[in-house]
Amino acid sequence: MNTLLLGIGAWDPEPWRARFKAVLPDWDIVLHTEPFDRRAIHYAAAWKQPEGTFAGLPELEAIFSLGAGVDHLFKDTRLPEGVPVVRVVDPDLTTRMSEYVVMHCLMALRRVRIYDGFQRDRKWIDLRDQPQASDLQVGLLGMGVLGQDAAMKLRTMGFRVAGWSRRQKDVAGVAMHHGDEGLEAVVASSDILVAMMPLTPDTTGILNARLFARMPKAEAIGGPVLINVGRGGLQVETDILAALDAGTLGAAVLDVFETEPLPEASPLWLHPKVTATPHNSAISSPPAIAAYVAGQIKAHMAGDALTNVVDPKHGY
Ligand code: NDP
Ligand code: OXD
Repeated sequence: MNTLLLGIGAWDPEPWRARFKAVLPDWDIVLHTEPFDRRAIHYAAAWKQPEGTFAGLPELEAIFSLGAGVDHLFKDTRLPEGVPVVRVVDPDLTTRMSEYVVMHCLMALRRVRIYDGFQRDRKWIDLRDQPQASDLQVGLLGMGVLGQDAAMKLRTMGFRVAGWSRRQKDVAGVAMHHGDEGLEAVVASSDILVAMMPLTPDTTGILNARLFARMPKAEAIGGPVLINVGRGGLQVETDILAALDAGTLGAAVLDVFETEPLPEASPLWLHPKVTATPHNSAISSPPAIAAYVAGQIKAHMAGDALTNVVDPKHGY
């Protein structure tokens, strides 16, 4: 019997075992916490697995992340070299992420946070000078699968869009930049910055005081807005709080945090300029992810190449 190893450290693994059993009914689905024959493992799937979960598996042919991000895999210092790592690319996940990004850009445009304050104070105030979407530029840091979909939908809503990627690339209707100079250009011209890139050694802590200080004043929306849906490790939370208090940032929408779950004592919870969501901007259907992984395994066993394999050299 074929065996799939699940290395799941963050979620309840049993529903995942059931989901994989539903799509691989003839397979044995084992958890890393229980005894299994290490030579029988050709495929593994993981989310925030403990260090060393995949070491000492001589027949391992591929490791599947159960999400789009793979930073949880590459931080494992005992991840076997040469075994392909595959990530999730799923239209449902992409759509949900774009919904979140477009919604929060529209909320910033329509100054929902400010009007909420007026409502709480029972104040009938019409600010009048409502900007148009085309008055604002949204800068997308990360122009991969998620960034490109969000860019298209933001453009449909009328926003100007700039994008930043590691390599030079062209995306229709988007002012594209790359490299350090490119980052400066996007940041200096974007009223709303959306971080949609992976966490790698190059991107760790990139959302910091230095970067916030370079954003425009964005007075029309009460100050520049930071949206981070990438990973918590991209942001320096003490810098975000200081920038919000100093008015360098007008608001922050954070779906990801340096420590997750966000500790109860974090000042981000109750800060009036912060929207915090529990890393669910793009929750995709778990059965769809199990079906995607099973589909890739079956195709690979039939001799096809794996798709959405990440580059270990760049960590995404
Ligand atoms: P992709 O791999 O398709 O795109 C990544 C993008 O980031 C690419 O444009 C890439 O550049 C760019 N990038 C990477 N490193 C750098 C760098 N050093 N400098 C500039 N640009 C860089 O990933 P996805 O779009 O599918 O997903 C992005 C991230 O979103 C995931 O890694 C994950 O962390 C996060 N995510 C969060 C979710 C949530 O619920 N909050 C859900 C799903 C994903 P290039 O185009 O040149 O390669
Ligand atoms: C992912 C996530 O990477 O949900 O898919 O964060």
